[in-house]
Amino acid sequence: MRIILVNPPLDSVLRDGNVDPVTSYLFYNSAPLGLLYIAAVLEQQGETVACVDAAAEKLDIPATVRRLQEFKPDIIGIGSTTVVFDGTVELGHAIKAAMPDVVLVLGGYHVTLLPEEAMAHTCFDVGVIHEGEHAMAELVEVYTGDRKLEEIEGLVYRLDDGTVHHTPHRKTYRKLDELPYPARHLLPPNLYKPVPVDEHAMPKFAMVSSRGCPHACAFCQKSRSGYRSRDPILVVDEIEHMVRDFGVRDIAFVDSLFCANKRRVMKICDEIIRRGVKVSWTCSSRVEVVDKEMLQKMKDAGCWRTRFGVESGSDEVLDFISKGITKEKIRNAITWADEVGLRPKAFFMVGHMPDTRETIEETIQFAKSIPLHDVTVQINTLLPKTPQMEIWQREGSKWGRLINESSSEKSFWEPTFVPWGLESQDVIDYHRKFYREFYFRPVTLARHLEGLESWRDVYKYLQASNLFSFLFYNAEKPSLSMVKGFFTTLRRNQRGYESSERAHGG
Ligand code: B12
Ligand code: SF4
Repeated sequence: MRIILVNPPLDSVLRDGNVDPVTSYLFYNSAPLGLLYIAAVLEQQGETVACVDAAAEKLDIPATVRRLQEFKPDIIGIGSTTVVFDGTVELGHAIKAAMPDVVLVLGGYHVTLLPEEAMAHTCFDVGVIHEGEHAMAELVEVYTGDRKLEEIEGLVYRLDDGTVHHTPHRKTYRKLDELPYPARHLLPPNLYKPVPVDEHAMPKFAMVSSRGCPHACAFCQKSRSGYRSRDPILVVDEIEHMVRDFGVRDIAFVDSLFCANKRRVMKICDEIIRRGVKVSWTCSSRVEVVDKEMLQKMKDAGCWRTRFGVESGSDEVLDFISKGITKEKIRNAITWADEVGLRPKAFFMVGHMPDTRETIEETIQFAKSIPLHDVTVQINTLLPKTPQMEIWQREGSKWGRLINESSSEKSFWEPTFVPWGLESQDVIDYHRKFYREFYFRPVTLARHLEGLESWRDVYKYLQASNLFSFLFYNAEKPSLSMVKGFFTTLRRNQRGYESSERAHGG
């Protein structure tokens, strides 16, 4: 059978709206591994498979449909998250209008979280809940006439009366080590461009060494909490395969939580060191899992950056979002990571349900007081089936108000929820202030200047100037007044820096 898998294009709100500089850098900076895993299993089964990343290629809907048509598929599979779901529905209808006989399968997070709502859109023939490798392989057998739809676990589809039918639940797949490598050869490797501050060496590829996460932070969707990890030896085999077959020089581990277990991470690092693999990499950590020994080992094995989910600098907010960490633990982990040379980066959010002006200011000051090299600050967004959405449904009016319900606004870069005591514009202003306060400091600038090795590095920062003007000033393009603002803030922070250096005996 001929099957084509597609990462949907961004819809007009994301593509042309205010968040465009962010979406162009952050929404397609690595290959969609979910689709590539499914493609690999289908290829193993002998099917003819292709993949299109319409978002990364900046294809609009008509161009995407043309690409799909050229392949003459029997089945089309689309993977969709909540934020791109409106665009996915548009694409679905356009596909059905152009190719009414082709089977259209919907997979990914949104249909998994809200199957009834997603499958109410008549363009989709079948939905796949949770992970799709085996469900997709079995679905093919339905259309070759060897199986019946109702026999396949983990599917949703509409019955003749329009109701959405669920087949029996499919158990979480645990044998990750038996999966083939993602079919990376199906997408052009040079499609993906990391943000300048995340680029260390090119080509840079993404990889996963585990799935799920043992924790349950309030803002994070829990549908895939069953944590499973791959054998460290096989993880290093895949690293070597990427280096050998694709010339990869840098790897981003995009596991929900790479550092979930110290012993496993130490084994992966020991194996990289033992084999002498020449590659650099980054990963995600939690502050209470790491210690200095582990961070040093990671550095010795080629890790150049670790990312921590910090989210807030207020202990009360951290408690509310069930982060399970304290400011003291954060400070220790970030300090150790910096001391061993891991250039720590942290994720923060403004607009948590209990956030106030004071807790946001406290968070900004906290971020500046620890030796972080970079931050990503997002705007808290209530996604379906997250613990915070459940709190909202139980006691919403106690915490604030939802100001936007459409999927495509749920980008984490525009306010959709506003806590009481703040206006929507305050959330935007604090968000951009966080970036300015953090980056317009001599210490942060010095860290970035140290990383500049060639004119190419300078050029890539210039290329990202629209991203920076959006993050720092909420404007689409840089202007002279921003440059003035930059130097004013820098001078103010320089004075603050000097007096704090004196206070510390510097
Ligand atoms: C890496 C990652 C990214 C990367 C790359 C994404 C990519 N190109 O794949 C980047 C940084 C670009 C990114 C951006 C964003 N992300 Co993100 N990301 C992840 C992360 C950590 C891992 C994804 C991954 O590769 N998993 C491993 C692969 C093997 O699994 P998978 O993708 O889930 O695919 C399986 C199933 O979903 C299913 N499936 C997927 N597609 C299809 C298609 C078909 C036809 C079928 C049958 C099945 C199927 O089968 C796959 C194989 O088992 C997940 C969290 C997580 N651990 O899953 C969040 C996650 C997907 N991201 C999320 C969010 C919110 C975002 C952003 C909005 C954040 C932001 N503000 O920047 C953007 C939106 C991007 C977009 N285009 O929609 C949410 C989505 C929640 C939701 N309800 O939609 C998640 C779940 C994080 C979370 N816990 O809340 N993300
Ligand atoms: S935010 Fe990170 S640590 Fe928390 S539940 Fe989600 S993946 Fe796990």
